Amino acid sequence: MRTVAYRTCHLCEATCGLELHLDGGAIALVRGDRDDVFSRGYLCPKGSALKHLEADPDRVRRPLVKRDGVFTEVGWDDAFAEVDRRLGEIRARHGNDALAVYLGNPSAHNLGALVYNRVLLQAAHTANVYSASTVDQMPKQVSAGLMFGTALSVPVPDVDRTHHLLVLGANPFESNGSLLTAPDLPGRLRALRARGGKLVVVDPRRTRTAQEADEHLAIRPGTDAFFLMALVEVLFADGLADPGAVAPHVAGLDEVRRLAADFTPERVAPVCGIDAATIRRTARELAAAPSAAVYGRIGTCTQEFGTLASWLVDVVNVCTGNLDRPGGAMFARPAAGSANTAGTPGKGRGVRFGARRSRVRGLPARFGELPVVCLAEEIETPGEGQVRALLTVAGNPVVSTPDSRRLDRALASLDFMVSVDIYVNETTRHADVILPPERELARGHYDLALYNLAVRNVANYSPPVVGLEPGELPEWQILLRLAGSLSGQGPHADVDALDDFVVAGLVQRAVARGPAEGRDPEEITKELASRRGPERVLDLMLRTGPYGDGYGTNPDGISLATLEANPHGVDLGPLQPRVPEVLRTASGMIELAPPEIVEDVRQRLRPALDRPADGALVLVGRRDLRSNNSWMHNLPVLVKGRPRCTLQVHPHDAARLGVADGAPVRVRSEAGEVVVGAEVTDTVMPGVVSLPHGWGHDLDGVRLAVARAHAGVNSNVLAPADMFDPLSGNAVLNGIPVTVEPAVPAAGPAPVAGG
Ligand SMILES: Nc1nc2c(c(=O)[nH]1)N[C@H]1C(S)=C(S)[C@@H](COP(=O)(O)OP(=O)(O)OC[C@H]3O[C@@H](n4cnc5c(=O)[nH]c(N)nc54)[C@H](O)[C@@H]3O)O[C@H]1N2
Ligand SMILES: Nc1nc2c(c(=O)[nH]1)N[C@H]1C(S)=C(S)[C@@H](COP(=O)(O)OP(=O)(O)OC[C@H]3O[C@@H](n4cnc5c(=O)[nH]c(N)nc54)[C@H](O)[C@@H]3O)O[C@H]1N2
Ligand code: SF4
Ligand SMILES: [Mo]
Repeated sequence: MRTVAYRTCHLCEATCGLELHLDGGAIALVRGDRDDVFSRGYLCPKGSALKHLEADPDRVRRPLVKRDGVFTEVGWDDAFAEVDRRLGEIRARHGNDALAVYLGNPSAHNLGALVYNRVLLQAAHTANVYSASTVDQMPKQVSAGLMFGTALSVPVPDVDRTHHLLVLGANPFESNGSLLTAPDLPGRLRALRARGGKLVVVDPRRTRTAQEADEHLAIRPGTDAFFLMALVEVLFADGLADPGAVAPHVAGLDEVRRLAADFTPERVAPVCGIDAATIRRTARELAAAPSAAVYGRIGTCTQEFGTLASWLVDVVNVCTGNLDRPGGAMFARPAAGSANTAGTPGKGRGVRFGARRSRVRGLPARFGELPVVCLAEEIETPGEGQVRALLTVAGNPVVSTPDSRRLDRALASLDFMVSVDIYVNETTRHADVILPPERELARGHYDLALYNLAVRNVANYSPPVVGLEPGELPEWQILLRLAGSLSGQGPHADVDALDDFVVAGLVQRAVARGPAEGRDPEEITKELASRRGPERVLDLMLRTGPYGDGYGTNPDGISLATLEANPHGVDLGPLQPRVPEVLRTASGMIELAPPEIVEDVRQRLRPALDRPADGALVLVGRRDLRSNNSWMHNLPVLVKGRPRCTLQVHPHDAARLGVADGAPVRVRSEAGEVVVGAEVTDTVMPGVVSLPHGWGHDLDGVRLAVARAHAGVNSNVLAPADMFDPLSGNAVLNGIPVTVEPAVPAAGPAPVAGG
């Protein structure tokens, strides 16, 4: 029998509504849900590939334990017993820090993981916490935290109303947006232009987004902070700097003016490769537009001055009077779980960075985690506190993080490794135990994280579409059972009791402050009693959130039941100005010139202005619409056609280097080398080459038959672990010096290095 179900796609940040046509438990067809309040029918090829993901024969469906080097299917009890025993021994002998945890990207799209990873980390009680955040958005979290008071207080460009959008280091026509949740960004950006607005893209490559823009400015990789500083300099020099309505809430404007003074367009132009007149005009156009927004993403974060570039994006938004006004850069007001809707409006503890550093290299911890660029050395370097065991949850650091080859070797040397994952891939092949979560359709979904970053306030819950099959265990239960084991309750920890304990803590917090303040905790617990797991926590968060029913205080407010009754989502309206209420800094002000940032400008950015250009060839990455970091290359529909893992080289460089289109080239960096096919194209600027990340699937033991046949090479073999942004600890993945030469084809197939 065919049935139809509605579900938010969890694959990227766009949160598209899907209409699933089900035949029994299997997906027969995926369509965009035309009635979805946010996506209105849009979907991309990955959304429709969901059915292949569910049915992928390579997917791990039963727990695996490695016996004599071979993965063997076992029951859940045996798998947890193995984890409990091995981790128990290691932690008893070497202490809690001997276990490192790495959390990967899909955790941010998974309600169970968003709720219970925290519990797992508490139980692990280790200094060695790592995640994909330090190869991604950590610089933005640091700058937003310092400026506005919480790590997710990230202003989003109001794309649906703006008159002018300046995009740096983002390619939403392929990525569908990031730190900017908006289904159908291509459509929204075309609409911006159709209503007479202007779209400007700053990128070393003429991306699809740049091709659809009014203007493309080709920038030398890693120099966005200079370009943005020059915009600020012009705004002040021309008397255009005016924060507008937020002015009474801005601290540090004069300091910013002083800092920017040296960065005139003439000084900056040779550094970033954009001429002074264009820089000046760009600043004036931003200031003159009825509304404008600057938006920076992965290209501005994963680079040498990642935190400074991320900070400057918002400095320009403030100085042009566009922060917090419609059409500018605004704060979402999510329905559940946001730190900037909790506590006292307008004031908080702010963000202060402690003194904790990594053991070997002394890199800084941020928001409770260490930079992933130091994971390999923490495993390899003997001594007190050495990492001997690793737990990964939804991560593939061997492909996704720098100096992949070294990390690959380091993982092989661990005493024990356990992975919560759906594939045996480049990382999890090193695991001793793999714990596979249930199929996506068997879990509920709500974007607890992404609604912090949405261009509209929306709440949409998707219930499980199919039931659990015998032997399937929900991810949240896996995480809680691991937490139980790590907190000394043995391999059979009572998941329900743990969950009750978690909820009791949340209820205590809820009655202490906010809409449910003063309520009897027992009554609230009773009202929640019909639900378990992530849904129970979500219901509590929604009801005590800014639109919630507050358990009676706001009778028109929402609860999870409201969302269940609205399968296409609940639209909570366009973004509204939120300053000063949104602020959680200790001063209650927007901190435009936080001391840590001022220091970084003085110590690193200002001196680099005088750095002579060395003319080195540098490497940047790229994304493709049909990829999802490293893990969706096993679906034939997403990899068919021409190979996509190619090194893009500008024709001038190709001629100079003797590189022919389609021929293999050897790419070398300080960290390693790969051999890959060249693609000669003028979409990449001279002096820059581009290789996508997420490939290199031909390592021994990887169980991805389709991906292996389209292996490609791992670009992070080339990323040195000693290139990072010191303020955030984030890896530098763009702007890596490389050399490129024709690879002399050896006898047999070209030697393809990958990880
Ligand atoms: N199809 C697809 N969609 C995805 C993903 C995916 O892998 N595939 N991944 C998801 C994830 S996890 C994320 S974080 C987002 C990322 O979303 P985006 O930030 O939009 O990611 P990219 O498409 O990689 O765009 C980054 C751009 O930065 C440019 N760039 C490189 N270096 C510099 C620089 O120094 N300065 C400037 N100005 N530009 C630079 C690159 O050429 C590239 O065009 O995408 C998400 N969506
Ligand atoms: N050079 C370069 N490197 C990059 C980037 C870049 O632009 N350039 N981008 C970086 C960015 S933005 C990111 S976010 C990282 C991503 O880095 P990671 O998160 O480490 O890598 P992913 O490829 O997302 O791997 C996701 C893993 O989760 C598993 N998985 C999928 N669904 C589920 C699930 O429901 N539950 C569980 N438990 N597991 C699941 C997959 O099998 C896979 O092993 O890569 C980073 N690396
Ligand atoms: S754009 Fe993202 S959320 Fe939308 S269908 Fe594609 S992968 Fe899913
Ligand atoms: Mo990411």
